[in-house]
Amino acid sequence: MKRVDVITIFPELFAPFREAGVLGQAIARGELILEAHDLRSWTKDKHRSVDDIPYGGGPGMVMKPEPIVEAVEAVVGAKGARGARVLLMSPQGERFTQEKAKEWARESHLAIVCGRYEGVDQRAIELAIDEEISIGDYVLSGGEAAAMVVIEAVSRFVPGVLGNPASAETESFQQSLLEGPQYTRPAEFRGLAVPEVLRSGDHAKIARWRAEAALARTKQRRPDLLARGEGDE
Ligand code: J9Q
Repeated sequence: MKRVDVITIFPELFAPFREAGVLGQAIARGELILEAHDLRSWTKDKHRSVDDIPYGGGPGMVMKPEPIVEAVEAVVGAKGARGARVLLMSPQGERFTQEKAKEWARESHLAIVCGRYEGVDQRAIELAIDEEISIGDYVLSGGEAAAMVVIEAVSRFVPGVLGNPASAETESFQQSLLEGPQYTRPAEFRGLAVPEVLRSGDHAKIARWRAEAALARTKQRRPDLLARGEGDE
């Protein structure tokens, strides 16, 4: 992935995100382009409206189709005639996973539309969106924070984004098991000691201890990870 375009009513949220950490460095070096576009640029009315009341009644507002479709077409081209994958961040989406992050990192161009909580006119989805994506089951006011999650996870697989090219793969291993407890200096802090085995220098024993700690923690906190392949995840 070389380029990500975000379409949002809050482009200013992406300014600090673009500057910080390994992502900011990759952008500064030109290894990744990340641009946030103001959806309201594609409105035509004097109030620059991006939403309207729902047909059929009910609470909340629905995002209008015209600004979204025109924004996506202006930024990446029309569906069927473009070299970008276009995502919509939405609570109705398929779940985002590490597998999707890896897959999308191989694309040259991603565009991400940030929906608002109440929803997006279905015709905009049909005309402009390739995939609806959710990062998990919680209520957000809009898709901006979710888009940042996707951009960060995908960028880690882009050559040049991580200093250490082994890190992205190593950490994807954590899909199957949680990491156990980690320690750094000092050896004792406020009466709490680092487990003696980690300071023993016996590397075989340390590896065994870490494997057991990882398994125990996974059983306790994320039994779903151990049940993988038995049906439900
Ligand atoms: C746009 N809750 O939630 C989880 N992943 C995405 C979302 C989301 C939301 C509201 C609006 C996206």
